[in-house]
Amino acid sequence: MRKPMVWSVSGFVLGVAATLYLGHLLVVRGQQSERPGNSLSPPIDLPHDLSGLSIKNPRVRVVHTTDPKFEGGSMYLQQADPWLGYQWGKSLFQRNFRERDGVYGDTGKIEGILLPDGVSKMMDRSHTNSCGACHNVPYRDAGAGMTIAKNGGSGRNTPHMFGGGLVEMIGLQLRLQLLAIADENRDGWISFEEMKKAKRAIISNLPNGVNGERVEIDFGSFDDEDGDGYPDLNPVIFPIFVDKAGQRIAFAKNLKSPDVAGYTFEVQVFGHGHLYMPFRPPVSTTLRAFTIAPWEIHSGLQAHDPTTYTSPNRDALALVSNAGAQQFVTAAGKDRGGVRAPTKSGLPGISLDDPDRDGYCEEISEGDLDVAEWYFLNHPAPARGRQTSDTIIGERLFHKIGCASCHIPDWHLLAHNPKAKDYMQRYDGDRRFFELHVAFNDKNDRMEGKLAYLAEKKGNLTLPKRGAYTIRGIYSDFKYHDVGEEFYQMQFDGSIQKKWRTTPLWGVGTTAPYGHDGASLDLDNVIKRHGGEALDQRTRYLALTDLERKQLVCFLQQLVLYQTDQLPCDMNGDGKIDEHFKVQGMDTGLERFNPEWLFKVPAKIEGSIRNIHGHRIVSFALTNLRQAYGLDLEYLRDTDGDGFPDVIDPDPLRPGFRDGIR
Ligand code: HEC
Ligand code: HEC
Ligand SMILES: [Ca+2]
Ligand SMILES: [Ca+2]
Ligand SMILES: [Ca+2]
Ligand SMILES: [Ca+2]
Repeated sequence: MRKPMVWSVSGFVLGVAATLYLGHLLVVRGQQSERPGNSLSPPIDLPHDLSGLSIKNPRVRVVHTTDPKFEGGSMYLQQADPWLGYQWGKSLFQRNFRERDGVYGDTGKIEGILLPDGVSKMMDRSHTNSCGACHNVPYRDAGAGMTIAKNGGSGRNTPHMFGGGLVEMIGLQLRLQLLAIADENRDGWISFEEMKKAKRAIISNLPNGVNGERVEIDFGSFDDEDGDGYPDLNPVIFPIFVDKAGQRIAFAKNLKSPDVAGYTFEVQVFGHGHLYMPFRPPVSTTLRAFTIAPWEIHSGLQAHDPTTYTSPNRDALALVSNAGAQQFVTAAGKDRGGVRAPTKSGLPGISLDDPDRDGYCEEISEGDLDVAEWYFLNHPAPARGRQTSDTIIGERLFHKIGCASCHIPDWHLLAHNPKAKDYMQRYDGDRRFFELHVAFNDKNDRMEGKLAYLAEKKGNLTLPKRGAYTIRGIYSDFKYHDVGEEFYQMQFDGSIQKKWRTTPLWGVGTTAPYGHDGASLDLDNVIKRHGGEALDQRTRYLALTDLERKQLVCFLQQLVLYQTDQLPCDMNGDGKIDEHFKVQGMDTGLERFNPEWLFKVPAKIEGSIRNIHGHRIVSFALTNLRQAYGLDLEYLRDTDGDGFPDVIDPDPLRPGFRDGIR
């Protein structure tokens, strides 16, 4: 009698264990797992999602190329099939990385950049396996999100990245414009002599001749007038100390360190606000760097990225990325490709360095970063929602009481000018390949989009025109301000962060909670929290009538984000939004902003089928996944399915998630 009892008990335990285990798997898969299948594929072996919204492409590391002729390489995905490159980047942002991808390491361990005491660390590591776990309002976009334990006990709220490319381009242009003021002999850095002679660091948001509110923004003095060893510039500018040859002295603490002959700098337009810390910037400067750092700290995934760790002149500059953004060597990660695996193709092999020693190599590739950057660069900007008399009056009040003195609406990007004699005038231009005009349509009572290309076709390539562009309604001066004690953050080490970057207000209507700490649950509350340099404006806000305050808030509430892939949108430029948009002969319903419709080989949906209950549904799963997503292209083909494409897999026929073999 005993035995069966034991069996049934252990059977019960096994059952519970299995439930827990499977439950765990379900949680792990909760967000945006890979579901490549369609209604005909067995859901266990090839998971499917008939809504078509999940990630469909397998985890295959993208191979970095600089020539678009290599099919499936990162430059091909950017120039020959730009929407596929965009979608591939999007799926990397949403993907839940698995153990077999090398995710995590020292989960929950206190880690990150040091705080000013030189010992306390900014956050902890390996707490989520996806960018999309935090940046998820709206879902499936580079949205805003939760507040996390970072810098101090009061935490940091997750900002959105709609229009992130425009922010990056403002920052890189600011750097050139500021350098041009002080670097008199144009050698790329500012000597002690030049510091003394330089005028103040004053920049206009708009050049003469461009419509809009033109203001001068004072970023401080290039000189070290107070003698503390740092130039007296606004903290958005991070100095890098150099020797008399202009080469970076990585361990110089300040202008008084041995051999320092001056400095150059990065302009850090991302992040809420950080105290200066020597040796490396307190926050990432470019979109690429702001992808390397989160993957490493939030998910334990180290990138092997020669684009960021290669500095030909040993100055502050690394290479210019495929997407055209100057990178800085201060962002170089731990994986430097010391040992590379052999390949049969003759391409540089994967890095075997494995800095976190979990056995998984080249967890993020240089090509992955190329497509991730391509996605962020091009991610559409926030929009304006429904206009009413209240929002219009509110906007006027916003200007009238002085909010726009920091929350500056418009910025201008100067056109690409590669041949300028003066390197400080070699602006990048607008590097994006498209933009989305999004507005509220009163007649249809919904937000609607219209796709506009910023690129031209040359043969089979799509190349950004890199023209000038005026950004309307971003609402920031990209400067740090002391906006009063109610915003001060005591960091873990007791140091106090008093200055914050003026938050760009685009999208603010849909990104509660507010403030760097997410401590203000509504707009009225965060406006009333302003003091310090914004005390006047707060006082004037409080002096408004109840109705006027509501109108001002109404104005802010119509600065919105939207779910890009659900946005009704004119995709084919025929001037209307179709009720029955046909792609590959299939009726996809309302015309929407779905990048898959614009791939070189557009996606083909399954269409009308019967589901398990016999109901007719439209399946948005694909029947041409391999062709649409380019899975058979030379540089993406991964025959043994281990995530290393054949061209860099040391053994393309032997699966090995760790290094292509093991
Ligand atoms: C655990 C939550 C979390 C995850 C996961 C996460 N982020 Fe963030 N992200 C944040 C927070 C919080 C900030 C603000 C940090 C600060 O300034 O202190 C931020 C800021 C950013 C910014 C700057 C945006 C701006 O306008 O200032 C970028 C870019 C960014 N993250 C990219 C990423 C990418 C790419 C990934 C995935 C590789 C990622 N993040 C994963 C929480 C997260
Ligand atoms: C002196 C410059 C300055 C002025 C003037 C100013 N702000 Fe701000 N504002 C800031 C800074 C800096 C922050 C960021 C605070 C933080 O990160 O916690 C901010 C944050 C905000 C936020 C929160 C955004 C978010 O996403 O969390 C709103 C809303 C806002 N300001 C609206 C206003 C309004 C309305 C006015 C006019 C009454 C105004 N501001 C005047 C500098 C200013
Ligand atoms: Ca100089
Ligand atoms: Ca590893
Ligand atoms: Ca392989
Ligand atoms: Ca292999």
